[in-house]
Amino acid sequence: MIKSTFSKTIAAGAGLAAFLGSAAAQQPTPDGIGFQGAATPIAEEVHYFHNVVLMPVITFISLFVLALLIWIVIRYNKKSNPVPQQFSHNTLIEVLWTGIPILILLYISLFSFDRLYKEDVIPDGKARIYAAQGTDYAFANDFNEGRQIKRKGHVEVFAIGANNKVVELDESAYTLSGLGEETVVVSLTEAPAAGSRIRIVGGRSRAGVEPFLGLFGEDRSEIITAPTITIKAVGRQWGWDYSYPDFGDFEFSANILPEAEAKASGQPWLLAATENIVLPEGEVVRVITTATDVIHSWAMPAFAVKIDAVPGRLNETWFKAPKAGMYYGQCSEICGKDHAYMPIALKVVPRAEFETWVDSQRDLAGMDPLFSDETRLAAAE
Ligand SMILES: [Cu+2]
Repeated sequence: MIKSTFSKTIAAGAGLAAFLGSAAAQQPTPDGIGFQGAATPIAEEVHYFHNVVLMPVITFISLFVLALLIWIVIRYNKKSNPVPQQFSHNTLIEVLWTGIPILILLYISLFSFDRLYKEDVIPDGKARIYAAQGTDYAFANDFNEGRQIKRKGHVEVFAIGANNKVVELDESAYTLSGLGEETVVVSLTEAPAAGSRIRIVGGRSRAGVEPFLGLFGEDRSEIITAPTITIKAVGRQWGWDYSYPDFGDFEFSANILPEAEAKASGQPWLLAATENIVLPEGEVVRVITTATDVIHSWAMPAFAVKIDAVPGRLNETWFKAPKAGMYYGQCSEICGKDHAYMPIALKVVPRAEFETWVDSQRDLAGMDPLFSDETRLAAAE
């Protein structure tokens, strides 16, 4: 089966990178050996790290060691080399085989530490939307010490047309003044059309693939805003309990969906859960994990998120909710006999649908709705 995947891939002329990170899959696929598609900027970075940084290194090392083995087998077997050399040390070789691996590890660390840091530190960017009005837009630079906007790369400016189409403005379309001061002013070179809006995103938290070593390739990174939603995931033998502290702390349990029910409803058995985590498209989400009994791990491969859930401790990470769809993960820390039956099912929906879902959960918990039709209408205006 793996063989057929190989030949199909090669037949399709897909490159190594495309093969290793298959297209937008959001759950494991039968016979798959590559990654699930990357659904978040961090996941794209992780795939890039694997495909562009690690694969060439490990491929070179494997071929080099293979060549050495073949050389030794041919050149120094008993027949072609009956009397072996008697030396036991070679300083040059020892320096090389210590020094070169150190350089290789340093090279890998250049990329891996950056990934680890980004997943660990909760982003603090801010976004503001302005009705189009002249060319100047003031943006409060009220970040924590050492996190203020200081240069052009800390700001992104978007124009939102009357049809809600969002276009990022080229850096030549605006100038910035007041960098490093209390208020940064974005001055557009051309006043935007009436009825359009301007969205300014500022901050130092970035995610997404950046040019290799800052030199080659396109910049697909973006400023990441601070989380707007926190979910708490509590692992237990054998299922997950979730709560939404920002919306009244309602809670629900998610267990594996029984095989018959999964098949009847066309959901993937072993991945589908009795309840989905529901999140709004495009928003940044903080995940807090803990556990009630033994160590579990909350993992969502398409987001490149895997974080231990440890009894008596809180761990946190974040992700940017991708486009609407179903995403599946599983407990990824062996936690007992039903470890394989702890699916994580996450549904990303448009904001309005998320609000309806929040209110239905609040209703189940005996709370009043948070998003009445009036508030929703007001927000839409
Ligand atoms: Cu578990």
